[in-house]
Amino acid sequence: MELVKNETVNQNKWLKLGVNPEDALISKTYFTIAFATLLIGGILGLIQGLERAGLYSLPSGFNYYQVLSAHGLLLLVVFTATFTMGYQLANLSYSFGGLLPIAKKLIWVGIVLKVIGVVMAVTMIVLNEASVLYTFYPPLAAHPIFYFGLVVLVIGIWAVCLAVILNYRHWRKTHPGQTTPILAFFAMGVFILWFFASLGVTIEVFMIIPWVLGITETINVMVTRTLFWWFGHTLVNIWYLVATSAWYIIVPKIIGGKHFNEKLIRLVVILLVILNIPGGFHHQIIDPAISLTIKFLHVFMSLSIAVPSLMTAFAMFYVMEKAGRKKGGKGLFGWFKKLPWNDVRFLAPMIAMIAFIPGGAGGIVNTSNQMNQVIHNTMWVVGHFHITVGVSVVLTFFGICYWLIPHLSKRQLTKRMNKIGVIQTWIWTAGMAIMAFSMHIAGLIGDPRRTSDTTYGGMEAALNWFHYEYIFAAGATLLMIGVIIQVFAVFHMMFFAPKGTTEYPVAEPEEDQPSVPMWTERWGLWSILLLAVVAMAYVIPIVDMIVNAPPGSPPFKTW
Ligand code: HEM
Ligand SMILES: [Cu+2]
Repeated sequence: MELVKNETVNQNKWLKLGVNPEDALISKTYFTIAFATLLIGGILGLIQGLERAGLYSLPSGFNYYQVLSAHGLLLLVVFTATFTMGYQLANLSYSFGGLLPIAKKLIWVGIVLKVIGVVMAVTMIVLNEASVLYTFYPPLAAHPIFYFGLVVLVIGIWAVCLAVILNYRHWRKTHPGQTTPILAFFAMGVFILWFFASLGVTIEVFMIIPWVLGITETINVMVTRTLFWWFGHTLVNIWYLVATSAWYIIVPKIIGGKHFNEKLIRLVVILLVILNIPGGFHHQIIDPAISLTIKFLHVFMSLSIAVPSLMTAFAMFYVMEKAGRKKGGKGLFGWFKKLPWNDVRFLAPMIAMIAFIPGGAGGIVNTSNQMNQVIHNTMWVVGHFHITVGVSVVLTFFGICYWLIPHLSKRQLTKRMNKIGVIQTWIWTAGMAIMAFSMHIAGLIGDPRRTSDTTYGGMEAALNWFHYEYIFAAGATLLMIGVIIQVFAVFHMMFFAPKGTTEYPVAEPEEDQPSVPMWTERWGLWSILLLAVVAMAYVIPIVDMIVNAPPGSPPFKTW
């Protein structure tokens, strides 16, 4: 009890502190990069949608795979990473009453390195030297500068991870006997995952660099694919953890409620951190060289994420029902109507949470061995991740913008901007629903993903796909409108909205909660458990891939 009281008192103290201007500049810089990237990535997405439907052809000198490589890398990696970091660092600054000077320096070094790395990689794509798609699977080989860019990017990410860990340790040392504020706890989980996720891809890139430089002749393709998905699958869980931080802690405040039991929230964070990396093989279900038992283990691990997900769903419905009833909602569903549907700060993350239902269901299909055979490498998969990352994650991010950006720039969220946000949310939802639904259906009847021209010389089966490709194009057009509105809203709130203050909506715990246990803060132990689970899932198959390797592959440039 005592602990909880202290916690609440402290939280009130932090509420007054807010994010100081120097730290705000860091987050605003991240958001500027994120939304400039969204604009470019969105335009490329529209081009792909139109090109697949045969409604547009790229000017000579550009090709579909080049555009797709840029779209994937910019949106999947750059947009999500920069938003995640900008938001989590704001949460950290808010919770700790400011970042340490050394942490700030490291973060700025990290930002500069990340920008340099991304510019190197993207320049190679623009020069048509790196149309290897965002997965950059060997034996496809890009220009060495592309991979050097990735190395610089990863070092930039590590600089920020180090900053967060130093800041966290400093806070723990100066606040003995206290548990960290819950948003800072989430941030630690997120950056620990960033660090361990990037280890896999770093080893991969260090295998590729000597190979593209001609120092080694061949490469073990299976090992590189495996290391890529160690990263790729973990990235997905990083977004998920970032989104849940807003669902658990921000949404309850916006709807006038309290957050759920902190012990359960911390357990969800710890489970997500420990369990997630070894799910990578569900992206490689069709790959040879991995035994069925190991694939089964990874499938089991990916499905184990259902446990924290269901805990989250239960907790969120509890919190929402309670808030809705407090506002007078009666009967079985009366509380649902009482939720603030006209408030973009609620509407966007709410639709994001709802989208997690079809998204999760599709994910179970993808990760099941037999069903994966039907949808593997078809447009179904593209439909799936535009629902999960494109709605569940991205709409949560958009929703956060409407309070965080005005808060950081000391401006107001006006009624008009809220309305624009609500309209944007519905346009985005409609666009993604149209595009992703038709992608799912087209995939079920065989339409391949990552393919520019799917007419196959007028083959009958292929003709059936065409209707759906027109529908993708229609969804893509709506989405482009959504991108333009969102980018406008972000920069308007950053630079032009009327001066004033905007609340940082952090929910408080319910009364009479049990104390928050100190053992949850043992990040060293969680990291060791994480590594143990990774070892369980990866040591045997990777050793097997190396010991029983077929001849490796020389590099290929297929474009
Ligand atoms: C304007 C909004 C968007 C449109 C119109 C759009 C459209 C498309 C289309 C048509 C494809 C084609 C696929 C193929 O040939 O396989 C694609 C792929 C992809 N999109 Fe989007 N998308 C949009 C937003 C996003 C967002 C917000 C994200 C992630 C944050 C994203 C991530 C991806 C990824 C990772 C791929 C796969 C790339 C690959 O297979 O290498 N997209 N998108
Ligand atoms: Cu995955």
